[in-house]
Amino acid sequence: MRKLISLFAAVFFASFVLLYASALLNKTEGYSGKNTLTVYNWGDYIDPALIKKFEKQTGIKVIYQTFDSNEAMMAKIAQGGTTFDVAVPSEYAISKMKEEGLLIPLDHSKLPNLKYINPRFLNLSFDPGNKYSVPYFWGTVGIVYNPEMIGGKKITSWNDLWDKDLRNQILLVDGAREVIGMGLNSLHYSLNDTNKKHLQEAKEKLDRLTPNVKAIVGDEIKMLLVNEEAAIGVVWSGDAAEIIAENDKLDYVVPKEGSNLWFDNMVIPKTAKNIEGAHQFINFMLDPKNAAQNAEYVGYSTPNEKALDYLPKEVTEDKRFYPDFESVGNLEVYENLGKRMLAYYNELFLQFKMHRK
Ligand code: SPD
Repeated sequence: MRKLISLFAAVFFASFVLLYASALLNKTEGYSGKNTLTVYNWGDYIDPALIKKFEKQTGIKVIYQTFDSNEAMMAKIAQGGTTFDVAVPSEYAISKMKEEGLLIPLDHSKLPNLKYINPRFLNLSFDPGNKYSVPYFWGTVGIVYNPEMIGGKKITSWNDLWDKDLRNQILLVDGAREVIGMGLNSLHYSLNDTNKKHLQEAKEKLDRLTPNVKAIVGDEIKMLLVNEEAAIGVVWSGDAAEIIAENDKLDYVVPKEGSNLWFDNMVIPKTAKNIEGAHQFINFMLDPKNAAQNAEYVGYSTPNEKALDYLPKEVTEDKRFYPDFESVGNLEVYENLGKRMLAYYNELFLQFKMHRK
């Protein structure tokens, strides 16, 4: 009998522990449930005041996390164990995430502000019908430079960067597609080249750039260039706009051999726990006044046609950052080159980084 009582007590205790643990777990899950929203975005890519405004307007608490490359973001979402409700990948990453079943289709009836997006940013080949993604910012990759620091020279081409006089003067954005792309473009190859001989050639050419490369950096590239710690940066156009706003001695050029035209879009990853809130957030960011405030704060170019009315003319009429991209020659959008080829680009970029050490 005593044995039976002990057994009952043990079972009762175990059930209690299980119930308590599950209540705790539910509490954690609830944290990224209805009243919270987890947003996963690039660093320095939103006006924090807009997050506060969204929280106030909706009563939803935003948990905000950042990444510094499409590759890091995709790996984190694919590995699971996260509860991201909204993410902001670039075009080739969107295509790859779709392919891997990592995205939830959007409900357009919950995104009435989508009508403010300029149609030239809609229905692009990486997401026909914008089934999974809506535009956030767009831009080019190019060279921002300080003519005073390089003896008044004008930079017009990727190949100018190999000039022996530029020793230790160049900062590179920490992006595999961007840096390998620069090597490819300098050889007049496509940014989407999958010929391993061409890619190897590009990597070897980049190795020869090493004496001129001061560092490969993340968002701090802006501060370093503004403070004239280096004369030249290979950057996303939005960063160039921000740098030039702080130090107008610098200029930005899209090299004549060609470069990248990119699009960052908002998506709902399959990790989402608050799909309703995610739509609310996306629609909020598509509101023209909010989009303009965001563009003004972040410095990047907005695809929101109506938002342009709220931005200063000197910003929206600056062809370096709002080019008519049909008329800028040789711009290519990165394609999803498939898992293996993208891994090969990353591998070459890693080798290039190691070569510098
Ligand atoms: N600091 C914000 C950087 C965002 C850049 N996105 C560029 C996309 C490149 N493919």
